Parts: sequence; C-alpha cells; structure tokens
Amino acid sequence: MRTISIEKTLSAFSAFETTGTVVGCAPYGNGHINDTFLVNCQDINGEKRYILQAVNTNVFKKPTQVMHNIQKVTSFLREHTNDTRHVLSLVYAKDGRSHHTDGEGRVWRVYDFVEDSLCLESPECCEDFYQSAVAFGDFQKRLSAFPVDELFEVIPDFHNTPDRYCKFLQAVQEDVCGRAADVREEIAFVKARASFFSLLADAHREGRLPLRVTHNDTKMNNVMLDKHTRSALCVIDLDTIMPGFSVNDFGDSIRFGASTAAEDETNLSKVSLDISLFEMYVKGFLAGCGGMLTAEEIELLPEGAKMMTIECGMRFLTDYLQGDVYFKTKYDNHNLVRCRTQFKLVADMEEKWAQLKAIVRKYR
Ligand code: ADP
Ligand code: GN1
Ligand code: MG
Repeated sequence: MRTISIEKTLSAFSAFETTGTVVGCAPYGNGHINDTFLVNCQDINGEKRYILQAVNTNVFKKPTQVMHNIQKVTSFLREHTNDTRHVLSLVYAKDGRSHHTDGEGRVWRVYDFVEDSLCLESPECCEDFYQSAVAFGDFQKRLSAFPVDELFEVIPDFHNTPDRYCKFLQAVQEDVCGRAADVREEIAFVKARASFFSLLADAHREGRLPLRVTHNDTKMNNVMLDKHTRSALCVIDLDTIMPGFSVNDFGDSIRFGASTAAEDETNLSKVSLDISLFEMYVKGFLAGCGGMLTAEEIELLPEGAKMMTIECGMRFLTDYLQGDVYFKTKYDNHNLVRCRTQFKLVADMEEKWAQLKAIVRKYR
C-alpha cells in the first residue's frame, strides 16, 4: 500500500485557498482508490473541515481530465440547487486551479467536508438504502440535460464487461504471480458465464439501451445522508462520471448495498442478496429518476445488478492474479476474498432471478 508522509500531505494542503490553521490531519474513509485525508482547521469563527485527496494516478492516468469533468459537473449541478450541501464543493488552489501537483507528480484536490452528514458502508435500515437510491436516481435525472460531449472518458472501457473479460483471460494466461492454480474454481465460475457479458452492449447496439451521463461507482459509501433526517444529501466520488448505462449505476448499488454482508466478508455463508433491499432500491431509484428511464431500461435493471457484480468480482480476481496492483488491499488475499463474495452474490441472484424480474415489472 502507498503511504504519503504527513509533511507532504500538509505541504500539499497549504497550496489551497483554505481558511484557518491546521489542527489535525488523518487518513479518512474506506475508498479503494484515492488517498483521502480529513483536515481540521481552526480560525476565530471556529472549526472548518476539509477532505484532501491524492488522486490515484495509476488508475486515473489523466488526472487533469478527471478534474475537468468534476469541475463541469459540480458547476452544472450547483446551478440547479440552492443548498450548498447538495453538491460537492471543490476548494481551489491558490494559483486558481482545481488541483495542485506536488514535486513528485502527485495530484491533489480539496473538497469542503459535507457537514452533519453520514456516509455508510452498508445501510442500517431499508430507508437508508432507499435514500441512497433516490440520490443516485436524482443525480442521473439532473445530469440528463448535461452536454455529454463535454466529458472526457477518464477510464476507457470502465464498464465494458466484454473487454474486462478479455483482460481477465489475459491475466489468467500470463499468471504473473503463479496464483492461477489456486483459483481454478473462481476462473471456471467466470468462464461459465462468458455469454452473458455482452448482453448490455448488445442491447445498446440494437438501440434498446441508451447511453447516459452516469456516475459509474454508485456504492453506498459514495453518497452522503443528512445526519439528522437521514435523507439523501449529496452524491460524492465523482471521478468516474462518464457516458454509461443507467442499469449499471443501479446495478453497482445493488452489488454493494443489497448484499447481506460486506464486500470483504470471509464467511461466505453470510453473503446473499437481500430481496427487500433490492425492492427498496428499485422504488427509490425509479422515484429519483422521475420517469426518465425507458421501459426497456427498467426491464434490464436485474441484468445491470448481475453484470456489475460479476464484473466487479472479475476485476478483483484479475487484480489478484496480477499481484494486487489496482485496488488498495489490507492483507495478502484481500482481492480474492472480495472476488468470492461477488461470485456468491451472483450465484444467489441467479437463484432469485424470477423474483428480481417480477419486482421490476411491478414498478414498471
Ligand atoms: P475513493 O475513490 O477512494 O472511494 P472517495 O471520494 O469516495 O474516494 O472518498 C473516500 C471517503 O471519504 C468517502 O467514502 C467518504 O466517507 C469520505 N468523503 C469523501 N468526500 C467527502 C466530503 N466532501 N465530505 C465528507 N466526507 C467525504
Ligand atoms: C472502487 O473508489 P471506490 O472505492 O468507491 C472502484 C469501483 C469498484 C469498487 C469496488 C475507479 O471504488 O469501480 O466497483 O472500488 N473505483 C475505480 O468496491 O476503479
Ligand atoms: Mg468512494
């Protein structure tokens, strides 16, 4: 795991137009990609908190394009709301830029901390999950008027599942760490579902699934809820906003939030799809989208859930085979543990398939 010294972190922070004196700075959150810090500042008016992040340039090869997208999208969203806590707010660097590049080429950015908020790893009740669904649905609805050609595709083929499958097969073949022999069962699980991977791409090619501006990383911990009312406040982690399929935004939320266990649960008997959370999310997402989804998109929501879950499991397995070079890991086989929960969830979705389809038809 990468570590950045406190001196370098504070020096980066000093490049931004913030207020007060720094009184605390510590790693923050459970993201798998960026290095995130909570910085506490103090001035005569009291305390002010900031989120400082070093953008992962191994993942985002063109960080200035990421910052361009975030700047455009947050400005657009701010035009349509009066409440500052409803949109992520970038704090600009003293040189007027949206980011600061340090002497070692690290790219930093600062956001206002969304105060009086909750960020949950998993919903504590159905209503929390419903609220996150409304937030992501509404996010998509509000961005439906956004000029998509102004966005860079910051990670090409991010949710191109057939392409992810090709990269997975290559990783199996190269087997650079000699780990493939130990994961034969997991490899077979993926290969047995090869014909499924092109389902959404085919629907798009046939004109049945439109491209929209999507978030592409709709985990429960990428949405903030109001601490007091527990209602949806703000969608965060805007790095991967790109053109994509609505059903994948729906699907990634189900993968992460409608599981009965954490993404890295080691006891697989605890992992399954919670049908009532699934139904809650369908209701909330459709309410948030406010009628903008086509009947075909609604019909394909379960396919989006299965696609995002198998794709994510395949990505974890690919990273495990390649020596854990992409996702942050906390122990040796962390990616393998994550991959196994995803495959268990896929198998459970397959068993509950008729129920999932019936639920979305009920709301269509
Ligand atoms: P990653 O891409 O690594 O997941 P995120 O942008 O999601 O990075 O940030 C990691 C965590 O930091 C989030 O899950 C959330 O808990 C917290 N966080 C990020 N931005 C803010 C913010 N503006 N206000 C409060 N908490 C935030
Ligand atoms: C990463 O950044 P974070 O932790 O919200 C990843 C997602 C995966 C997710 C799995 C840019 O999300 O695509 O679905 O981990 N983000 C990127 O938990 O690869
Ligand atoms: Mg995140």
